[in-house]
Amino acid sequence: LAAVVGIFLLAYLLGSIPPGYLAGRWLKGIDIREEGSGSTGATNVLRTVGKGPALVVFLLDILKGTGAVMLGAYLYDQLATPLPPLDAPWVGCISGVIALLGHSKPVWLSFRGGKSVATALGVVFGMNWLVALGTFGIFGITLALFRIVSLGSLAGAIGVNALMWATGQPLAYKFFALMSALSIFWRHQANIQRLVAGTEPKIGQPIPQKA
Ligand code: NKO
Repeated sequence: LAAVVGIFLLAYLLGSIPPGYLAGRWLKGIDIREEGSGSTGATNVLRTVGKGPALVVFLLDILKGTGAVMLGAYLYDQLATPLPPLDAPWVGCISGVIALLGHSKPVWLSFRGGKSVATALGVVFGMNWLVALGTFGIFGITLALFRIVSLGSLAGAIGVNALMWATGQPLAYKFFALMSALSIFWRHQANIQRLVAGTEPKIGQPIPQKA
C-alpha cells in the first residue's frame, strides 16, 4: 500500500512542477498569476511572456501528464503484490487525475496553478496516442475556426469523451476523460462567462477589463 501511495504522491509532484510560472519569473520577473487570466497555462504565457516560452510550457505541461500516467502504470506493474481491484489502467487513471490536481493546485504556489488542459492532453497521450491526437485535432479545428483557445479546450474536453467511447477504451480511461472534462469546465468558469458575453479574447489578446 505504501508503494501505491508513493506512486500517487509522485504523480502529484510531477503535476505540480510549474513551467508557466517559472517562465514568467525567469524571463520577465513577473508572477504570471497576477497577469492576464491569472492562469499558469501556456495560453497565459503566450499572452504575457511570449510565443517561444508558450510553446515550451505547452510541451512541458503535456510531458508532465504523460510522465505521470506512464510512470504510475509502469511502477505499479513492477510491484510484487498488486492490490486488487486496481489494475494498470486504473492506476494510470488515478495518477492522471492526481497529476491534474498537482498542476491546478501546486503546493509550491499556494495552490494556484493552471486549468489542466495541456496536462490532461498529456495524460491521454500516455493512455492512447490516437485518442490524444484526435482530441488535439478537435482543439485545433475549433481554434482555427474561432481563434479562441478556451473554446478549443472546452471542445476538446467534450470530444475526448466521445473518442474514448467510440474507440472502446478501458473504463478507467473513460472515467479519466469524464473527470478531466468536469475539471476543465470548472476551471474555465470565467472564460465561459466571457464567451457567453462575447468578450472572450482571441489567441494572444489581453483579457478585457471588467466595466
Ligand atoms: O489564460 O484563461 P486563459 O485564456 O492554457 O487559458 C485558457 C486555456 C487554458 O489552457 C491552456 C493550456 C494550453 C492550451 C493548449 C491546448 C492544447 C490541447 C487541447 C486539448 C483539448 C482538451 C483536452 C482534454 C483532455 C482530457 O484554455
